[in-house]
Amino acid sequence: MATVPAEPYEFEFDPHSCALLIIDMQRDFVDPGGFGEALGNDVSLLRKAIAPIRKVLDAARNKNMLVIHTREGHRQDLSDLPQSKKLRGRLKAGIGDAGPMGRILVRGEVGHDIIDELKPAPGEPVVDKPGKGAFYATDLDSILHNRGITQLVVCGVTTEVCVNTSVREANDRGYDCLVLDDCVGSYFPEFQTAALNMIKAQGGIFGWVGHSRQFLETLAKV
Ligand code: C5J
Repeated sequence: MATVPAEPYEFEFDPHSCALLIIDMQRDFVDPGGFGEALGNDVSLLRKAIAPIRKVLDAARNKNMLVIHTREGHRQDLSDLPQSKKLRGRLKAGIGDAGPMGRILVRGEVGHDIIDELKPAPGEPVVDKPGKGAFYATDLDSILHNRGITQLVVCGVTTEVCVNTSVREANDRGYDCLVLDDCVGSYFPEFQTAALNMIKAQGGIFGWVGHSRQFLETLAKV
């Protein structure tokens, strides 16, 4: 067992039963010129997480930890896109429409794919999810169960939406989650702070928050 400083108290983990989960580091959310920026968001707030995630990803691969990537998006025929999600936001160009990097959040399109900096390695599962949570309508739970995973180190975007939802879903399925505060990002600084505070609130009622440097130092010693 390794112990990493975290809030509200230290997180103990075994790299053999702990996976790295990287959520939705897709061009459409993170890259300049993507859907996120087209909506008027400052993508630099999300891009700050890329370098620390890259270091955690390299270290996890080095230690043979299971690494899982997720992508939010829909089938080409949009048959898995609820009408409510399609209509929500009253966007001029929304999910399934032509966007700056292909059809917005549609599988197979350039914008839907993971950014080059964090490209999945061969053999690393990529979980395509139609919702915000990584467990909803996906086989993530089976993959984790079959690999004997009980704990997750969580990175990705956005902190208050897909990261928070996935951590809550993981918690209800019996997984412990450590969210690395510099490896997650939001377009809204106030949501970043609030979302992290929620995760570690009430004595860590559904998770832990740590920092990549301390996680890397701990992992290096295992
Ligand atoms: C994610 C979103 N990945 N905000 N999606 O957080 O719609």
